[in-house]
Amino acid sequence: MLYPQTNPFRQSFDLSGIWEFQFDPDDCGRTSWMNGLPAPRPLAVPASWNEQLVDARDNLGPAWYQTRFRLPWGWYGQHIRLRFGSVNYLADVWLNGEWLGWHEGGHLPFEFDVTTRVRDDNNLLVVRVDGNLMANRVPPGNVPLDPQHSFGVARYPATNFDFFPYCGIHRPVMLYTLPPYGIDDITVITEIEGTTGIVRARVPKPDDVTLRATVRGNNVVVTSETASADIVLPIPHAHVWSPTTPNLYDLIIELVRAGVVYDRYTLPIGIRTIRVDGSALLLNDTPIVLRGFGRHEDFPIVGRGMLSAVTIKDYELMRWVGANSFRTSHYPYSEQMLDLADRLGFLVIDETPAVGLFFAEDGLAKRFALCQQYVREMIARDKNHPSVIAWSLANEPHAHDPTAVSFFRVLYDLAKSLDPTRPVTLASHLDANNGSFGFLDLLCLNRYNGWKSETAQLDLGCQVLTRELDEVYARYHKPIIITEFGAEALPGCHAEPPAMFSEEYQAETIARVIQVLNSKPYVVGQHVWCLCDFKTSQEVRRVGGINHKGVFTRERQPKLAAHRLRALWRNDALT
Ligand code: GCB
Repeated sequence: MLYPQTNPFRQSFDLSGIWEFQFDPDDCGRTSWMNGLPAPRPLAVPASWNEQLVDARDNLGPAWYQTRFRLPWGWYGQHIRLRFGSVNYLADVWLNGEWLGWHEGGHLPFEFDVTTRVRDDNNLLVVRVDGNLMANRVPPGNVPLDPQHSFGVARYPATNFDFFPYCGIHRPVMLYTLPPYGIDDITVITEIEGTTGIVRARVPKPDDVTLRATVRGNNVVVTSETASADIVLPIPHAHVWSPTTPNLYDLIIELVRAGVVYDRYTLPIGIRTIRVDGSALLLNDTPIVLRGFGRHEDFPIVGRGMLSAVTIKDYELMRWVGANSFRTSHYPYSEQMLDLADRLGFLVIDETPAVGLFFAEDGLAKRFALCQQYVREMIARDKNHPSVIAWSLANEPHAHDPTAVSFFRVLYDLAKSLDPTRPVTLASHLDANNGSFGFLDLLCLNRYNGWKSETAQLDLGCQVLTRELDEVYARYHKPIIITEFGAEALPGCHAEPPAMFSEEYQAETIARVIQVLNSKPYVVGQHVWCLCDFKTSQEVRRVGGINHKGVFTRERQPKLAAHRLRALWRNDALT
């Protein structure tokens, strides 16, 4: 799904700002609230509601939003779509009292054609949001605390995952115009032959329309036209994309009818290849090692709402430490985050919102359908980013169950059919007996040696990790990325010798694990859990409702571990 843009053929209009809001504790709003909320109060969009309002932290809805708008001058009568970047979790949308439809699942965009429903002036947009935790939702919540369903940790709110279940309209809501029969989708694949970059683009279009494509940038302009929906552009002496040379070109797609251009879309692209070869991960046919983090879209007051300054700050912190990569744990991040990854040269493992999955019968069919929807929506949104080098189907599914293997086989095949070019993986806490490891392209392991296992015993933890890595590799002969490792540190807590929860213990754990990982040539990635402290549901392990495994605090200040990592990673040549 293409992001709205403004050019002579298209315009976009961001509805972000102060909207009106009301909780609906008796769930009675469907009777009439689509025509206007009876007693609303102001609320910022985009942002979660949980920390903006003093009485709403643990309230997961349902709740209603509304805003009024008039169309920009000259828009009335054009084709107009209404697009939501992310609403968590379930959204129902009305325009001028008419129901447009609904979308389930946060973190991924959805849109409605409002051409025949929007007025020139005095429009009322109403959204009902339900963020309640249920066993048949993904990610799930309110599940039994037994090993079949969960890690057995009692939490409030009762998430089956370890981050706060923030609710609301989390990313921009936009209106945009586009020409009839305009550009609706672009799929780009790049290849490299010697010094020539090959750009292949597919653009669905009407049969009587000519497709014109231009690649511009790095001192070249290459244009081609075709009557078909597929076009190939060879770029001589291509400047390839990599973390050290994040060269982008503009791919300008135009649709031409009877010699007249009637739509245009400009997509930044990077010419690069990615593939697994034996135990290596090859970017542009050169082995690459990922250094970086898991993180969360999380910041005080805005919750999971998109805040551009925080996006920039997190990239600054990752660069300062010497990272070249991150995983979108545990859901697809904003389009803004991925655009910047392209521009700044970060390698991204893009993960669906499938965290806390279990395979007991209750709600399984629904969870399965949702996971397939998420794979489709994530790939449709993110397939053209050079920064995205792998798809992650899930995080730490409770996958002892044999059902899990066929479940993930279907998701793997689906991802491959939608995008044959990128490796597909999932992040697992399980051992070498995980049935899915047989078909995944690369193996992502989450390991907390010295913390959750071999607690407080780092020497033993490193021995166990060494042995386990060798066993997994001996069995599967696939590249391994450690997608989580680390320890909790309360900022300002110090201990010598290092003790759990001190900054010294966290720094030592991370440094010792990295030493092990650096000694294994088949380990092609090290992602510390995590970049910054983040808010969680309340539970006995989470002091103040915060996960303190960040190497930076929630306010983005460094702990000892950040300095230690910087010394380790910046001294090493980044590939
Ligand atoms: C994990 C999860 C992550 C948690 C982390 C922890 O294995 O993947 O979501 O936050 O452990 O800190 O416990």
